[in-house]
Amino acid sequence: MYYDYKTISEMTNLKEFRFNEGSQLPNFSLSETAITSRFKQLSNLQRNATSNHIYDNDDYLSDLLKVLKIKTLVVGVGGAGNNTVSRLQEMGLVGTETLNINTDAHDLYYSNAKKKLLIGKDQCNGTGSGNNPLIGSKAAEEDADRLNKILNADVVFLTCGLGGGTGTGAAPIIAREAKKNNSLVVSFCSIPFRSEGNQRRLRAKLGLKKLAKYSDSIIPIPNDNLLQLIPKAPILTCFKVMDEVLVRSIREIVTLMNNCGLINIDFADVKKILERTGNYPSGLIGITETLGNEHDIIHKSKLAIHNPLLKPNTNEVDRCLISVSSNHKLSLSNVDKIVSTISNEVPQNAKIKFGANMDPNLDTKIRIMVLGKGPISPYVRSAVNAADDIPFQ
Ligand SMILES: Nc1nc2c(ncn2[C@@H]2O[C@H](COP(=O)(O)OP(=O)(O)OP(=O)(O)O)[C@@H](O)[C@H]2O)c(=O)[nH]1
Ligand SMILES: [Mg+2]
Repeated sequence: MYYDYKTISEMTNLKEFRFNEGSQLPNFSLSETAITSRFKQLSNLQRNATSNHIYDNDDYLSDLLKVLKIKTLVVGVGGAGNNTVSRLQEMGLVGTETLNINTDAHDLYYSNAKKKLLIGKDQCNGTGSGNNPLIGSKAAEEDADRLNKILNADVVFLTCGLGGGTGTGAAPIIAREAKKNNSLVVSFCSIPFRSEGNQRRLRAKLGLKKLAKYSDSIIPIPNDNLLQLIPKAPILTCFKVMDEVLVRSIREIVTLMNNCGLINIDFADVKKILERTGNYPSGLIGITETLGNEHDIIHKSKLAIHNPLLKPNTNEVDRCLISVSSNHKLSLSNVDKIVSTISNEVPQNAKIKFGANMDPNLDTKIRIMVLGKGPISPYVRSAVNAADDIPFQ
């Protein structure tokens, strides 16, 4: 049985394989399966196909790349999540799909995402959850089948503000449906200000527990940490700054994934950092920029790993990916300074990998991004340890 290389890209469109004998594999959909299974299916075929060939030719490889391109989806849930995704969309993020999900038709209409989904039409009639996470979760359950069909990317980034009804109640169910499709789920969520009251904080904790169950990595950003950095700012300004932090974090990881394979970092490296291994999902991200004098490089490298918004316990880092971006003049000695400074801030046996990315838009500015595995946010730890199955009320 031989397989014709040229038909791979056709297959992604036709969603079926053609063999030279004319036989077909029915219901075989390459574009709707996770990357590992796509690769396995292709390599099985290749084994058949290459029984007469030793080398793989470029036509075959180029077609293969199209099939294996990593699919990412950024999903904003509820008002705060929709704001973050709208901002990402406005910044013109390329190479990813965006999806906003809400129970509130008004918020959803005025948001900006490539795709939108109004959940819980029976539960909420498009008027929101009324601050009730139980309604938010029922709304998502009502549309679980639709969610499952849509959430078919290799990596799903979820973002929401915890403490309200929709984000808190629906995000865990959205994460669950993505996990059913074997997606890697990376959640970014804000924890409400203390001043928003205990009830909101308790709701956020329950939501975080449920979200943690279905997330590979989770990056909770406590709004109060922001308040410590800009204490005099009005709450609305704080929300705007928080939106910007979330947007920048998601944008950098998506860009890193799109650039995978260029210089030293590939998807397998990113996956090792983001995929879950223990009882608690961990997560660390830090992004800083420097103009490149030695003192500032050291300061900004430390700031990236000790991100003051997350306050991670860097002693818990067991794996770390450092991505350095600048224009083509980026020097190896500057990259080395950044990598060695960050290495000194984490345990000696932590596995560290770095990569460089040429971005002419940065000019001589150097952008440092650190992605870490290991540090578990105290919020996540305490939420996961909270009594089991406390229902939303
Ligand atoms: N970053 C950011 N956070 C926000 C914003 N608005 C609210 N929040 C935070 O997110 C939490 C949830 O608020 P929303 O996202 O508006 O709530 P929701 O998920 O839409 O839930 P309901 O409207 O109650 O159905 C709040 O308690 C705030 O802490 C915003 O514009 N940006
Ligand atoms: Mg809302």
